[in-house]
Amino acid sequence: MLTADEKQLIQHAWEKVLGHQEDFGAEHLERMFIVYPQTKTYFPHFDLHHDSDQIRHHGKKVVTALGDAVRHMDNISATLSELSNLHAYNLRVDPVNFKLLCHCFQVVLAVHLADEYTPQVHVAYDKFLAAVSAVLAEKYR
Ligand code: HNI
Repeated sequence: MLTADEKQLIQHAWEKVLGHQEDFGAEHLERMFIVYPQTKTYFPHFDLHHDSDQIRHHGKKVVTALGDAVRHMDNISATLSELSNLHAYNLRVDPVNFKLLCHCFQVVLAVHLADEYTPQVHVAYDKFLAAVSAVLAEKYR
């Protein structure tokens, strides 16, 4: 479903994320918690203050998982299978929230990639993140 061109755009743009997983991760989570405060209900055990250690640590984990998916774009389902189990069976995150997180991650990419976040890169990431979200939600039924 991702074209060869789109895969290339995704991989190329990801080079700008490398080395910033923790910063970008913390930023997209903080945006999610501020813009969509209902998402905070899944993190009652977290210190959600600006730049808390927990937000930074968790943000890094999320972006690292996205990076795994970027490296295995032809097999996202197998790559994120464990995470899919975790979100469906243990965390029971309502799948509507994946869209919110993906949106916030795209805002972070747009802010940091600036002119390089072209409409073509944008649509490629939109499709990629939708595919990741579908995998994370596929075990719900
Ligand atoms: Ni998510 C844990 C990746 C969306 C709530 N999540 C993780 C972990 C990764 C991860 C990685 C850590 C697993 C581990 O420690 O073994 N989450 C992702 C990805 C997406 C995503 C790649 C979507 C693109 N998670 C969401 C959403 C929510 C969410 C939308 C809720 C709004 N995730 C959680 C919670 C945890 C979690 C809650 C457990 C946190 C903790 O440490 O207690």
